[in-house]
Amino acid sequence: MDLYFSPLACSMATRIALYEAGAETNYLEVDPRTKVVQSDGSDFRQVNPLGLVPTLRTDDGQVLTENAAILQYVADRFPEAGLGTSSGMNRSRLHQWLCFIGTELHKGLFVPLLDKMVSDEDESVSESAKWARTRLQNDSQK
Ligand SMILES: N[C@@H](CCC(=O)N[C@@H](CS)C(=O)NCC(=O)O)C(=O)O
Repeated sequence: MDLYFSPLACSMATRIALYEAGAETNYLEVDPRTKVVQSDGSDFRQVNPLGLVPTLRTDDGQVLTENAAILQYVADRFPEAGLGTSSGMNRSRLHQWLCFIGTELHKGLFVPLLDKMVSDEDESVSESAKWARTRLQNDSQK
């Protein structure tokens, strides 16, 4: 299995799930600006034309995108890790929270907070977000 990811991006959720599941995975870092895959210099857009991480290539060669879908795929593929739930209301609640994070929180909160391409000069970035961004960036370099 191959996971295309970028540091401090939402692909971190999939990385955590794969680590938790003990999944044998090639972690392929993508430069979010150039879309170059760091390990071999290839163009990530050949894999995902949208150029977005996370993108997963499964062992049978299928390409899956969207964090909510990938996280549920990982949970289903490695049930012994106990990351998800198979049916009923619990499954719906899992889906509910993944959708909430993906649609309500991700672009509004996590992108201004974590995305290195968002400038501190951007008026949409609040003072508290600037403080948190600086702190996170300093911590990630330790
Ligand atoms: N709807 C997608 C969004 C993925 C996404 O926006 N990924 C960001 C990183 S957090 C990205 O790849 N940004 C690069 C770009 O916008 O070019 C999901 O939930 O997986």
